[in-house]
Amino acid sequence: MNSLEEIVRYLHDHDNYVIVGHEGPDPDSLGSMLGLFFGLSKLGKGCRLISADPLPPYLSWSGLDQVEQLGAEFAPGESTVIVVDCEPQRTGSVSSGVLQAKSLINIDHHQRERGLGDLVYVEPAEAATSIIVYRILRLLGVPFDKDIATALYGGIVGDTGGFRHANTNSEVLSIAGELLDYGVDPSRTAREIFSMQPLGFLQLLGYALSNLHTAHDGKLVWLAVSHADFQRFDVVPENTDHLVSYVRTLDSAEIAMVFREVSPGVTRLGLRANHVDVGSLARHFGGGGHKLASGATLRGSFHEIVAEVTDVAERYLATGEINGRDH
Ligand SMILES: [Mn+2]
Repeated sequence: MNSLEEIVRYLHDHDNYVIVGHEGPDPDSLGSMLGLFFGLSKLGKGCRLISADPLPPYLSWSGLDQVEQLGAEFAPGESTVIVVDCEPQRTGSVSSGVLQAKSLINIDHHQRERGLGDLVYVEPAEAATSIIVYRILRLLGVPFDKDIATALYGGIVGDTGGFRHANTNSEVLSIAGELLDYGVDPSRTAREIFSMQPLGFLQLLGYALSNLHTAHDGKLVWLAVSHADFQRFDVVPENTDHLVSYVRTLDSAEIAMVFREVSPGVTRLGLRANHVDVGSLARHFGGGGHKLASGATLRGSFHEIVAEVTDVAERYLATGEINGRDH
């Protein structure tokens, strides 16, 4: 792994960049992208912003209109590609272009192996990739302004669940406080991230919560939303990552899980825990993430996936061991 200083030296010495976030972009992915975009632009660098998937419709941050939505046609040319908030392989339909980059930088905070990239900085102890970008911009001597601060603050709010998750600490709050001083509107940011649900989503949520399942004295709780459910309520499955935040509010919950059949035969599993390591649970199913927040994508029959994962999770809660199928 490289040091932050090595990343900063490279950024200082080179001129053209393409910044890419993960598929299904979230506030931290976009905040990191925009923070770097504004910061490097201020230093006179050429910058493009690329996303494989559409942006969340409710964010009003400046710079989002600069994001180009591209697919397999994406080709980085001579520019250095910077992948933020995920592994280069998780950039969706632009990943083949990303992996062809002549120079690749990866900046992330998810627990994992070093992975691909000429320069890689991965720090799982950081609450958000936006905080790593904050540090990079400070080391580069970039003058901060409202646009940079709004993006980075939004990324931090997103990944800390509005300063409620276990990754919130005094340094996170002090960086957030510093960013607020550049004119960020905290209530607008919070409302855009957490309180802009379309009617169909709330109706789907009501339906899904009425079918909430629990096991192991309520320590395991899960919600399963099939592709047909999404269609019935006219909800785009990719925009429903946050379903798990409702499930985890159950008083007895130790592990909260949401199964979303995002397309027929493809299920996204979201996992949250209060103490237990659900990162290893996700890795067992070919996914990844943090100790208390992780996920995986599984293929096959939706009902069989739900049955198998809940079975393994229940055994994990009971014995502390992950058994089941081999990977
Ligand atoms: Mn993140």
